[in-house]
Amino acid sequence: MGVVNVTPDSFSDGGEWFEPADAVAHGLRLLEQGADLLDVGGESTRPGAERPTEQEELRRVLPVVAELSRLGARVSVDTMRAEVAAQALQAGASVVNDVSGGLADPGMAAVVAGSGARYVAMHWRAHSTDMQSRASYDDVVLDVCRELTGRVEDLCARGVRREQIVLDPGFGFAKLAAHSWRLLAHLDRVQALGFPVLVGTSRKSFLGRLGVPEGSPPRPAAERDAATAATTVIAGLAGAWGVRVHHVPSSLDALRVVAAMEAAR
Ligand code: PMM
Repeated sequence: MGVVNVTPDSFSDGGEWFEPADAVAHGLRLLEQGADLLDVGGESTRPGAERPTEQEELRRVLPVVAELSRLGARVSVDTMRAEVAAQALQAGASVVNDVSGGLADPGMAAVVAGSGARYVAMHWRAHSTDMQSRASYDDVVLDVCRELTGRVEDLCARGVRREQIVLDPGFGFAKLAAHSWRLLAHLDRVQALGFPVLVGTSRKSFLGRLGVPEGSPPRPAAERDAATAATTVIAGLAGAWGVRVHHVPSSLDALRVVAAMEAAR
């Protein structure tokens, strides 16, 4: 899954593809590089980010979803809003990627249930303005698995079918670096919930601290792609359904390595 952020302020690529034509061109480049799915989002979820209005989010994502779909891309819409999901599905998206797992908008489950689209439910506790104050766990792997199971039960009670659901442990969302590392080390436990799993570690801050002396600034986001590809190997070995990445070629090679090795077993 290649990331197409149509935002002025995402932590890793904010503002780069803010014009619809630039975002479409970027999406097409990711497809050429081998992405199977393009994730179009209009809301930055970096810690502390303010939310755009619904109208502004629609203005950002709809033209990009419509044009990429028209050109034959498989598109997912990265949104927590039911109305944005509904209109993006109308415009050609086939996957809804909801970082709140249905918690942010009580209308989301009905839209997903009525559409039959794939639905990525990510582990989430609060909006970006205060999510890091919620990064407290007894056992992060157990707690995330339990909370994801709660989401599945609630979504299914509202009509979403199990076959529609993909789960994502939500790297960096209400998680300290140690929590993200622990989840990466125990992806098998997330897999064991019995749903396809999406892994979104790309360029996240826990990777930005690798090899950097204590007290020094983290690496810039664009210098985290090799570490991201290493996490893609881990996701591939764990049998993940997908990885959500900014730099497609390096993660595609990482998955080729896993596939070639698996074939040689
Ligand atoms: N991370 C971001 C945005 N959307 N969606 C899913 N399913 N999983 C993630 O980990 C995830 C996401 C934040 O990253 P960005 O600002 O680089 O898009």
